[in-house]
Amino acid sequence: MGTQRGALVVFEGLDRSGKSTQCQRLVDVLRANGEEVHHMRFPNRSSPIGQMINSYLSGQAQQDDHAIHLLFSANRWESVRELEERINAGATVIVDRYYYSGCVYSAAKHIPSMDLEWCRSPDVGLPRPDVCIFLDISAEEQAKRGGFGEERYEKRELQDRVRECYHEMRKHPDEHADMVIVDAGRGMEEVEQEIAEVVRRVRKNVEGGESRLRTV
Ligand code: NYM
Ligand code: MG
Repeated sequence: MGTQRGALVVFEGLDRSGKSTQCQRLVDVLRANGEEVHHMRFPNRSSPIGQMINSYLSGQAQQDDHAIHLLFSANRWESVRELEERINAGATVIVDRYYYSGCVYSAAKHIPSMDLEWCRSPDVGLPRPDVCIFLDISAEEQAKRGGFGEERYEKRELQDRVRECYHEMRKHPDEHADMVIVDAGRGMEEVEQEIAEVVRRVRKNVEGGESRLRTV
């Protein structure tokens, strides 16, 4: 018998939704329980492609919208081997943003040649998560949390469209099955507990089920 594979858990949400905080808390709790956990985030700004993305997001560089979209996708593809190796070695892999962000931030630009389907296509074939935890937050709650940063995309109007795109994307049959909406407008601990429950359930399913990862 081979090693039982680990679960692939993705976090998604708007900027300021508490995603990175919740990711880190989950990682800490699982590790404290002695679990093997691997934490990744996209964009991974450390690779050469990631540095191009960082320059774009910080406004130091300009890119055609299609080109930057493909760079975000390439930035995931360059980590696929590592991701698969960790999963197959039995680690729970927790990912802060994945192809959903890739789709919705680009589609929210409302460029006619970049609809959701086009945006999704370069990511087809990536490992499909066992669950995507979508931390949903209203525009009002997001505003209350104060100051967006300085980065591109951190603007009220775009964020509203991104949120709509997430809900639109959820209509796709695969995404619908994988996405769990968690109301992130509540206190940090309440949100954390709900997430822990979702992850417990998903890990149990993975342990009892098909051992191969599916693909997007
Ligand atoms: N983003 C992130 C995209 O536009 N496409 C992608 O594929 C990914 C992974 O990058 N505003 C956007 C969403 C964020 C920005 O992410 C930086 P973060 O998690 O704030 O560092
Ligand atoms: Mg951000």
